[in-house]
Amino acid sequence: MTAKDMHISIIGLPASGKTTLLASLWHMVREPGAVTKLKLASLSQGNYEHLNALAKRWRAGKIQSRTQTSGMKMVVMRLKDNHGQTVEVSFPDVPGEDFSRMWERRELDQGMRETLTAPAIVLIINGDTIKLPAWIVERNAVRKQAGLPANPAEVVDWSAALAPTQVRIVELLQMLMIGDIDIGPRRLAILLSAWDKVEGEELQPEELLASKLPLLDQYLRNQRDPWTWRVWGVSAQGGLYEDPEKEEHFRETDALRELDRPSDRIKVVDGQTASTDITQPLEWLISSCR
Ligand SMILES: Nc1nc2c(ncn2[C@@H]2O[C@H](COP(=O)(O)OP(=O)(O)O)[C@@H](O)[C@H]2O)c(=O)[nH]1
Ligand SMILES: [Mg+2]
Repeated sequence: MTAKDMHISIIGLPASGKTTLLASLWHMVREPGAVTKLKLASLSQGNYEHLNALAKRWRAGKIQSRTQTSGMKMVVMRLKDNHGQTVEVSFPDVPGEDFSRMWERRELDQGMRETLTAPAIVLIINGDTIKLPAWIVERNAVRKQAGLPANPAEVVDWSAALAPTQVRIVELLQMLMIGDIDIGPRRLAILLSAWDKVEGEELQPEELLASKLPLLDQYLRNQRDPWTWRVWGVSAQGGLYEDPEKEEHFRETDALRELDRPSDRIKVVDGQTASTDITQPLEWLISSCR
């Protein structure tokens, strides 16, 4: 395998934290003196202005704006490790609607097909907004306990958009292992983003996966599909950022802005270690191919 052949794709449901991760990664591989396992070699696709704007917003403590509503934007960065191995990391920024269509109707466009055949995948799941299965019967039982009548207005037609996070994720992973995008065994780095919001629960990333996403956990552990996987907790912001459209101002964000280096906001935990190196999971993905 030539050095150029290595390819990692970064994917996740809408609002999982993809743009924030991209912004912090772009900042970090360019921050003077930052210690990262992978360094920037070049930008293969996408433009500097766009990425610099994302990183600037990230440094300012402002949340990234919502993804454009149509068309896929692609950023491809070439990174290298200290053995001289290079890797192409692609961030397909798929509009939320297109992504939902992909899942609901199992349609893939050509650009997406290419990124989804990467031998290594980073899957981002927002640890703070995991949508748990909600059962009407359960809600009605709670109402009953509280002395309220069951709510007959609670009848909601099923739609794919209402499905729990883990159902959508498992579907997506299974989709990567069938048909013409099935390329055989692959590596998978699962990043539980917004880790700062859930670390108070004192669970290790793997434990959080098992307790909040048990279907996904079982799917991976049963080895039904040949994934070699690992889980990280990742805080790409370190805490709450402000929404510039709402003119928010938080002391928590001030504290983040006051840190000596913006990269000190980042936290990557794997159960044993914690570091600020946002490239660590990427390095794990390529380490076996060296
Ligand atoms: N607290 C916290 N929130 C985060 C972090 N990373 C992302 N978020 C929030 O998650 C939401 C979605 O992030 P975004 O990067 O826009 O997701 P995308 O739609 O996948 O690109 C935003 O409100 C972010 O501020 C983090 O490390 N900590
Ligand atoms: Mg985005």
